[in-house]
Amino acid sequence: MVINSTSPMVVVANRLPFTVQKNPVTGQMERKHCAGGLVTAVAPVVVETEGLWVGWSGQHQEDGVVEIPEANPNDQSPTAGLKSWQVKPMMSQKTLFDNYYNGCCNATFWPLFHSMPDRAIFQQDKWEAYREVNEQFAKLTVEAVQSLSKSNPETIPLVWLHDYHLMMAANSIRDRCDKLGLPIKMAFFLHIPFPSWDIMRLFPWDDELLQGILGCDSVGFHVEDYCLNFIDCCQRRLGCRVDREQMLVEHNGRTVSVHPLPISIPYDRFVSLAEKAPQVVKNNEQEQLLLGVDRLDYTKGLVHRIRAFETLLQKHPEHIEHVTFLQVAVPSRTDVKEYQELKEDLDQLIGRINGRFSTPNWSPIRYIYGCVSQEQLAAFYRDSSVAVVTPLRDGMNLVAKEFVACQVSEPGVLMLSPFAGAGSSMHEALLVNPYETDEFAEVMHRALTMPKDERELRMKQLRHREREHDVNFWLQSFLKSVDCLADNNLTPGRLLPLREEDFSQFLASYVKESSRLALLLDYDGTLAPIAPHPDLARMPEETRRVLERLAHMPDVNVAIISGRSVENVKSMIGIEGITYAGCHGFEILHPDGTMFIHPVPHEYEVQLDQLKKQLEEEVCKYGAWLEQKSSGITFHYREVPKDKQSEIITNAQKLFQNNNIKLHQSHMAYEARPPVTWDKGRAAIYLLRTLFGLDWCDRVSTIFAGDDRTDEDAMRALQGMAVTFRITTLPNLRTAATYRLPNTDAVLTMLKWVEKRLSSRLPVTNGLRSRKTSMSSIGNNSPPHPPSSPTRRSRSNSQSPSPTEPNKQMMVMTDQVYHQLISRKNSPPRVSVSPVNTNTRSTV
Ligand code: ADQ
Repeated sequence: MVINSTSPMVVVANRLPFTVQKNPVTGQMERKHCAGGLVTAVAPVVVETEGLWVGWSGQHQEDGVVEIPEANPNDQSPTAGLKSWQVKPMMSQKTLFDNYYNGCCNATFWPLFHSMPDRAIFQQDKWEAYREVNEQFAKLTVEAVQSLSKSNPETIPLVWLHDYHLMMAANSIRDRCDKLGLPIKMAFFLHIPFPSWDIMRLFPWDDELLQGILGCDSVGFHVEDYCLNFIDCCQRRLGCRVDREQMLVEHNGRTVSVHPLPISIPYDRFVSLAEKAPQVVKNNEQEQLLLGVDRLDYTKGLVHRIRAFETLLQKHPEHIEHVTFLQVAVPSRTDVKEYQELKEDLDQLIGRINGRFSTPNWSPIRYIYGCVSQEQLAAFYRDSSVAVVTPLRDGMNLVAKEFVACQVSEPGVLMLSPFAGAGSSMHEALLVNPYETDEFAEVMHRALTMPKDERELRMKQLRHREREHDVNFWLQSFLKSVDCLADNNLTPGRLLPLREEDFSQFLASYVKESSRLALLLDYDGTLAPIAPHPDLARMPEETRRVLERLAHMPDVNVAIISGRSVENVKSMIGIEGITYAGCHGFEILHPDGTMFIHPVPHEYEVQLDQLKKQLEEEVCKYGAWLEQKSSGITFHYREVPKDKQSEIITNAQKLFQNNNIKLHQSHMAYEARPPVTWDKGRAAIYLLRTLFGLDWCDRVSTIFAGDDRTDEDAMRALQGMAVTFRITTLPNLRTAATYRLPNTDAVLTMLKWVEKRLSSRLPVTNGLRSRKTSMSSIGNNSPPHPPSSPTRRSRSNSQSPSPTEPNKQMMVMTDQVYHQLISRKNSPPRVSVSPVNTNTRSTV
């Protein structure tokens, strides 16, 4: 096989394609070939592309250093051509590895991804072990990349991560390679099914997992259904922009392509094995063999199959003494209780059926529990009349394909479960639902009695397809999908830049033409790009104009919730008729000039004064400076030269600690915030209640957008009651937001979509679209908010000052009042407005 790959390949899989064991007789370390789909398919590819293989050798750190032995000269396995320098063994600490492998991979992902969630366990410590071992794999992979780059500096290595054991390695590999200036391409291939969103969401850390996979440039699954499941999860869980037609997912500003890549087998190798293999010994010439070949795993449906065979003998006694079921089961995960129980169940079932139907010259079931050579397997495949490949769920299933390849003489029949990936392409097989025992037995009967012409026809088609689509074809397709195939001019799929139309996907069903809309927006990093100094963080003129037009639309309320002080954020935005919430919602200035200030404890104020003084005197140097806010401070160190940063940071941290003030990390800054349970989330809910009344959620469509941790409070508080956007380019971020956007430009695009959507509605004639906003109007059901178009902007409270001048009356709401407000279920909120002197602050 000639593989024209443009890149040297680093395959990363949980296991090396063989284990390394000590020969008890010679005392020498030697390779032991492992059965399994991945090895059968990928090992020949690594051999022929002179790639590297990173994986676990079967030894742990406690076992000491492992030298990889060369292959035995008589080795006929697919890994025989793999030289020891091509193998990088991963060694981990035993307990950690056990938690990763048995605790998470096999006890969580294996059952979950096979849609058997009742068997799955979800444990934080196992998940942490999984992440840690993935990190170890990542480190070793980067070493492999380095060694390939040294010997081949002109080429870009292709890292190919395999299977559910390695879903969290990609981002770390990418980061490390970036730091070392090593360019790479990275792909992931999953050998098991990818479940639907309904199943995936059961995993408590599904967002991290999906982002882990999205660290690759290209993601492959066996069949299209799994691809669509993955795309669906990315869209629904992470809020990614996706293109189902082209199978693309946008994440963290990168486009990840998704590919159906049905794995296959080395077809010609199986044909030649089958042509040479010795005859399988049968009881007599006429005896027909039904064959099952599987790892002993609960997903493979062995018990269901043997039960169906029992039903066959019961319903069709004519097969007694003429048909034998040959089940070959490779021991798998033998140290796991569930697998031991499965073996016991199967042993008992087979024993019972053999006891029930055996005659002096015949037993219905021949059962081999062990690994057999490929030569022996080829003989079984060739000489069997029917292959019974009936998993309850299976990524692809190579046994079905191997059977077909080995049908070199009298054609047999393939029975196949539709729940195996292979079921979606091997159409000429007899499909059988393994759960339906009676029907299963009938299909067995049909297969055993199928006329030769029908068998020939079906098998010919099956063989033709598998010959064309063998493992070489799979590899070529994979290389093409990552643009590593020589002589292939593939333009990588890209999602078009984010357009207004894309927001229809996110918002069309939520923001209707008839909606009242509340737009709650953060400023820095959301409306204005982050700048080296807050004064330089300017909102683009276009954003300002769109916001202004939106603010003037009937039935639209715009509120800005920022960490800046209210005066500052108002001056940065400079739009009248909108609500400004400063200091993360501690101060709220309504369009009618009324001001809400959340009270803060007196003790905190004293401590804060002290901290301010000390920071100014001791650490405000080298460009570090203090931003004053009414309820807190922000200490900025962005402009401090790199070599001075750690000194400044350590000293600032000490001062926060000495003054007993909690330090909140912000963008290259530390914030002091009052120690009260008030944040952007509570402020957002408060705003919505005061603007629209207690039932705001029924009547108002709310959109929130923000870019940092403080905005997460609002995203959490509004979950299920608003559409929220997190502006981020972090590759692996947990967020409560409904969707992610890459930058402030995307926010502008979203605002433009909203404007267009709402502008298309009919003019208001019946007054239904008048807005409620004024604090003072809430509670009396009077038309609440002054209509916001300039011509209709007469104020409902004629006594209020002009909108350009904030009302000097301040409304202070205690926690107690707030709780009363939110606990009143059926009546609109009434807030007691207590005029206080702006210079004094009430304390709690
Ligand atoms: P497996 O779950 O291991 O693979 P499968 O695809 O059937 O399932 O591959 C089994 C392999 O093991 C075959 O190559 C078979 O020849 C070999 N084998 C089985 N029994 C054997 C025995 N007793 N002795 C020796 N060899 C034996 C996972 C996924 C599958 C997916 C593959 C490849 O679960 O759905 O098809 O990876 O991606």
